[in-house]
Amino acid sequence: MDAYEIAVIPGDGIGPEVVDAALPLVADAAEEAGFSFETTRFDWGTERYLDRGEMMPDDGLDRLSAFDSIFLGAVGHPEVPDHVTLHGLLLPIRKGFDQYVCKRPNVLFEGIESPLRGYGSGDIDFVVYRENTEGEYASVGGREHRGFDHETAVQSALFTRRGTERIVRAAFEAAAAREGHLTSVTKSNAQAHSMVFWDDVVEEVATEFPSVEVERLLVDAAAMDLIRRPHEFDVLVASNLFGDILTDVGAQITGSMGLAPSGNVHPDESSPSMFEPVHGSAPDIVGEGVANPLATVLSWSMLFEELGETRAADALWTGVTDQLADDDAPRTPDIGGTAGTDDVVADLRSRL
Ligand code: GGG
Repeated sequence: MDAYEIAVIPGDGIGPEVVDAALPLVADAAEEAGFSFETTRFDWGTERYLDRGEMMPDDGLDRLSAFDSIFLGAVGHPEVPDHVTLHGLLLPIRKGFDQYVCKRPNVLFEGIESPLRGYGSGDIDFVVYRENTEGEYASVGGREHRGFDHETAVQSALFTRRGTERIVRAAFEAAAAREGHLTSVTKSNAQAHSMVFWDDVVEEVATEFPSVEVERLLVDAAAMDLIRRPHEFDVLVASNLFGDILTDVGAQITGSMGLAPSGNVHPDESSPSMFEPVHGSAPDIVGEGVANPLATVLSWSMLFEELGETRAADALWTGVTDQLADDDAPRTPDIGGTAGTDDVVADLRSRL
């Protein structure tokens, strides 16, 4: 029997609520599928930062490197600027383990009402491949002359051939596997260096995938078209920032941030990947027990899939699909119900 070691970082706000609620359910799914996993919990996050001035310890990445996979809840706290928390925990893990593919599926499940009129179950089903280690999140730049009239801030975006080729190739592979098409999103009319380079790379890599049709969209048009014609998208590939923004649009048109899972993946398994719900720490509902746990459950499904445990992955994904399709099943307020986090998980456990 395979036994995996998983690092769990519940993080801030509703992170611990959804992570702790989901754990017994995902353990059930593993047992049912004939494998087990041990979790090691790391209480890294903003409470630690407020106490000790660091989100995680200096040897944090070394400690995580021993694990088969990592699960993260949420990062962010009303008392600390978001760039401090993000750069102290989430981004160092993504970059440190070279998790260059941020995979974010956007599915309109049966039983979920999209804010877009006329869209129903199955009409929206696309996945965004977001570049996850460079681009606009590269931390290249600086801020000078603070407080003076000539104060200046520079933030450069970094696009390397290696980094761009590998995310574009990963997205082409996904499109080929889905027998679908690829949409590459840039702003190459305005950003004439980095994004024209991106377009060139897409054109080059496209020659390796003659069966995949490629569409190129500017990010403003892509944001509009995700609302105007979401049914026509299949796989999107975008830079770090654009991918982040577009996946929030994706979460809204498929019903709720509470249903949006993600994986930060290093595909060759030489270092651990990290899975997390797309939503943040949601300070407005912390402690109320109503955070939607389904993005967390779906992210565990992605984690199991990445480990090759497809039976457990499918059981979790199907459980969520069946629950959402059932009018009588409990739902959290973000998707129109009145139930609590624990009620939703208890119902899911009964369906496994
Ligand atoms: N679930 C992880 C989380 O808390 N995300 C909040 C966030 O701000 N993420 C930014 C990003 O994904 O780049």
